Amino acid sequence: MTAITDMVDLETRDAVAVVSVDNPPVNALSAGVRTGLYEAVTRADADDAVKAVLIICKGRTFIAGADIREFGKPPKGTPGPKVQAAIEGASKPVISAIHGTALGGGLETALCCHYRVAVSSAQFGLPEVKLGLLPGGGGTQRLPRVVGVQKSLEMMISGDRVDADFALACGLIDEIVDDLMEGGLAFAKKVADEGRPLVKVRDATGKIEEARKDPELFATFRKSIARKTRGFEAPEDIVQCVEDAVSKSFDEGIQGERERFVGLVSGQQSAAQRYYFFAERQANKIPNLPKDLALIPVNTVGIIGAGTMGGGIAMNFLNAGISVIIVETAQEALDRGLAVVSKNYERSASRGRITMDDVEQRMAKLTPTLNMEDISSCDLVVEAVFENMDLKKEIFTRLDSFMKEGAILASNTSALNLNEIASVTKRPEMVIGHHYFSPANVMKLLEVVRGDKTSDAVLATTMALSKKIGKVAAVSGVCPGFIGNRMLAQRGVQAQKMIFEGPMPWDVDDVLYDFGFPMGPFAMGDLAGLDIGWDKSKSRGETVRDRLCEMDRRGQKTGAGYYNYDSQTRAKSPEPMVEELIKEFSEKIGKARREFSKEEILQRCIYPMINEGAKILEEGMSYRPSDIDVVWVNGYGWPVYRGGPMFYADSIGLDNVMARLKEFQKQDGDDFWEPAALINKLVTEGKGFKDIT
Ligand code: 3H9
Repeated sequence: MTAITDMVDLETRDAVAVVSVDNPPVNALSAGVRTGLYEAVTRADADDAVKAVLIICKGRTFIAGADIREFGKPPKGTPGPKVQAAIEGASKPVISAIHGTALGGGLETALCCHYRVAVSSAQFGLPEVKLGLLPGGGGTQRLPRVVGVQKSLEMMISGDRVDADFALACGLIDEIVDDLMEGGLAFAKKVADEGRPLVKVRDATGKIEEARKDPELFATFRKSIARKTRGFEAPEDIVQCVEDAVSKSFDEGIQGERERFVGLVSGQQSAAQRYYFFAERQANKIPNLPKDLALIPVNTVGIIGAGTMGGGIAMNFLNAGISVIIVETAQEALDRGLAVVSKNYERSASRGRITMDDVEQRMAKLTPTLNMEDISSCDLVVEAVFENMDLKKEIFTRLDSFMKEGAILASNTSALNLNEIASVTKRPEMVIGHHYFSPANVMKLLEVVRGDKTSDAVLATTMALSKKIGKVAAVSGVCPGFIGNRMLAQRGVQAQKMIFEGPMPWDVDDVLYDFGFPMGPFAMGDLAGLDIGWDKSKSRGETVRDRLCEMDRRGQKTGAGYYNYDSQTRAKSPEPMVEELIKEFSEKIGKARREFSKEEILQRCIYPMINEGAKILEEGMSYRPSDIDVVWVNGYGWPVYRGGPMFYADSIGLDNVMARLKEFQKQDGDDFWEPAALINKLVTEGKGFKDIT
């Protein structure tokens, strides 16, 4: 065996040159891999004793893409196109043997090979869109030629993977092998011995011709993705590249792909999305944990409350094959909860996301009970009753009395003091917050609340478990509203204040929608129900919300709130009476109304969040700024192409944020706007949140 670089080896076995890549953890196509591949393939090609070349990877996966850390840095090593040309232009068959995930530049490398084999568990995809990029290694030109134009568009716009069976059926791979090395070698020998042609994907025209017959293909596809891709730049660039693949020569298509890739990789959206990729992974890491920390096995989970939240939480565990016992106080509520879970699963099955067998298996792992003590031997309990401190304390007192020793006791509180909840138990070290977001089976975020006494083992187990159940977790300390709701409250305060000064609710909502949020605070209020926390008997019309609820405009569910809602389409429209009502309040509190620019509305909403985020960091309630971004992107619809509030603050300049906060303070005479000490410090040092390590 010859080491070509420290990441690539070359050895000849039975006249097959085996080029093996070893760049843990995911065999990213780093400079050393590119140079190694180029040197090894050209050397093997020139070796008369070699009949075929096999590219294979060590460790857990085939090349999972370009090395994301290299983007934005000066280029090193052999350029990708030169590597690809060496593979595709080799004079003897080059075969890739694929396991794990062949993604991005990894799949693009494989597509330059003349043949591909894979083990049955392998997966294939071009997920560059998730990084604000397009496949820039020929993927936009080669994939449509193999899987067809429509399917390639779907794969590249969603970033989703396909499995080996699909890959075999459409010709993305040529054979499924049992053993990666032996199967790959046997296939390579067969190709060489049979003198099979050197198949170049670039020359395949069948599927391109087919797409040319449908002149509406791209228009229809664009329409189908418009809502999901709103605000993102990369998807349109991908579609344009594929249009090129259909209408231009391969080389022209590659040229266009490169130009668009360069535009995206140097743009702000991709910078934000690449930052976010690492932020999400970082958020799962707890600083200063002992290396030998043993995790607590979690095989059974008890859930208290079978409402929307409890049922949704249960589904996460059931989906991961973990048994759940769900507790309610009344049979009717229990039946209702179970029916909702079962209906959700059946809907997923009817959409082809899971099979009816899956539905049965999952429901079989769900045990309903009216007796809370039935969960006593569970490894984890998640309390999901409504937000009331007395009730939560009562439940935790009971749990403490019968739960087995070593069980994790979690509360799904979204804002209450977890330390106070833990204090009623004799085992506060076992108590932790699991703040799920509604709908809990859909929303990715798990805001993990670390109590003052929560043990390392409980915290580390929760983080590992979050991955198992498909959540993205970020840790918050105990403070009112934790990270997410604490910052949201600041935005809410300003949104409510602003409507008495000038903009109407729809003006505020429109600005936030245009920024990239799915909806603004007023539309969100209407969706959630304006009567949450509203008490009819105590309502004295003192706020706009009181007045709206008193008129039975309690939000979408009553067909009206801040907005009117069309009974058929649910489309919202502004209501002149609400406008009058708001003006009446302005007058009552003596606020002169004036024009606001969109920029000012945005700053009034976002800058208080940034300021609060800084306070959260200052108080040690978050390990790092990027954790705050993870909470906002996954739990509150912050557009990922803007990275999150803390990344956004850096991108517009923390000094600019501070200056504006001070202006608002002067204008408003309100201490609310006082910049956080951390912002002051960072600005004075010429730093940003990104410099906090
Ligand atoms: C591309 O290919 C562009 C080309 O079209 C054109 C070029 C011209 N680079 O996710 P995990 C790290 S763009 C660098 O926890 P899993 C990751 O940060 C790329 N690092 O594991 C983590 O580090 P740490 C297209 C990477 O088993 C560790 O590996 N490809 C990369 O849950 C483990 O990661 C993609 O977008 C990378 N490409 O999932 C694929 N990938 O341990 C991105 C991972 O320090 N990757 N790391 O925290 C993934 O989707 C998942 O990592 C994968 C494994 C499915 C592979």
